[in-house]
Amino acid sequence: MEKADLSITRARIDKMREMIDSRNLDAVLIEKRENYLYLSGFSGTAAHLLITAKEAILVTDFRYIEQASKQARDYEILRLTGTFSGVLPGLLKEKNIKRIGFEGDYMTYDKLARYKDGAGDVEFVSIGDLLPDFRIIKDRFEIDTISKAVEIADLAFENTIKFIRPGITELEVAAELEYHMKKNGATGPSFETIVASGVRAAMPHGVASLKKLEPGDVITMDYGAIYNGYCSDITRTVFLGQPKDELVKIYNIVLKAQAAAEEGAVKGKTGKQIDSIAREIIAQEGYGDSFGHGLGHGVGLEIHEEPRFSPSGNKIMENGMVVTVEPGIYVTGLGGVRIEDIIVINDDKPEILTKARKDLIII
Ligand SMILES: [Mn+2]
Repeated sequence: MEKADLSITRARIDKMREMIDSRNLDAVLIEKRENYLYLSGFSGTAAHLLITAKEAILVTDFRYIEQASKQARDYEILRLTGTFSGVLPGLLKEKNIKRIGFEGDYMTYDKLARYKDGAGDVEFVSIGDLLPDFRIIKDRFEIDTISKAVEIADLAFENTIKFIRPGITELEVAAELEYHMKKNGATGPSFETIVASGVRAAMPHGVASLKKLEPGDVITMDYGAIYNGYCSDITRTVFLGQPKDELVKIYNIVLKAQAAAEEGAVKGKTGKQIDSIAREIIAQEGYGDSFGHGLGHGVGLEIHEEPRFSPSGNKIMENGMVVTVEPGIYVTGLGGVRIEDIIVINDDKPEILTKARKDLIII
């Protein structure tokens, strides 16, 4: 989050202080990477934030002192020597903390026991998952950053379809995608790249293998970039040589279902309502049983976040939520098709961040 100016993290700390106040806490302890990155700007892999009404402290070890000092400008940086559970009791005492909130969805049972062990009568209170209150609605800076991550993935697609030919392996296709993403500024892929070809495309999450591409193969590529901490996620399905008629039919159904769902993904609807737009179209075409996963998921600092577009998605959409739309049809022995974009929820039409072409491509 290098571009985040100080006011962004300061506003987030202020919001956290409102939560501290409303829950009668003296402090919160933040240890999940995405959450401390969001609240401090520090992108290293080890940190503990202690936020009180007056103070904001980031505890990290020798490896990260310099980086934390540069990135987490709104925090006092403390260098950790020994274990955090060894240091915590002294910190709690020094800051007169009697009731401390922690991330209940992230803290492990054993770690909490260790923290409590040395802390005397300090009360540890779960504040659950921070995402719904803090990260689920993206601000303009976050949407711009995700857009850049999306653009990097779009570019990788454009470049990789020129490289695809019979005889190369799925892993080579994955390497090409990842190469282009890094060449354009990604720090890494946002998850293990999926390249599933031929009958393997019937596996929605078939990660790239040593299988060689053959004429007639359908090829599903599902991948994404991490840019400045934020993830993108895209799926495109292309054909190597003339596809079988049924695959062409499936491609057009998925495309139609996706377009309708994107059109209908607006503020005020539940995730279930949006999911059902695509699900009904696919079912009407006779492939209801072949679309066995949810339509989409939120994306941000994590690759899979709330809200969900799924048959059980009861969250109501609000402006600034960033979500994937990714219907698919999978037929064992034949192959499969999935097409995935990232959209931003708005009052009317969503903003579709993904620009990579999705007409039927025959290589
Ligand atoms: Mn996805």
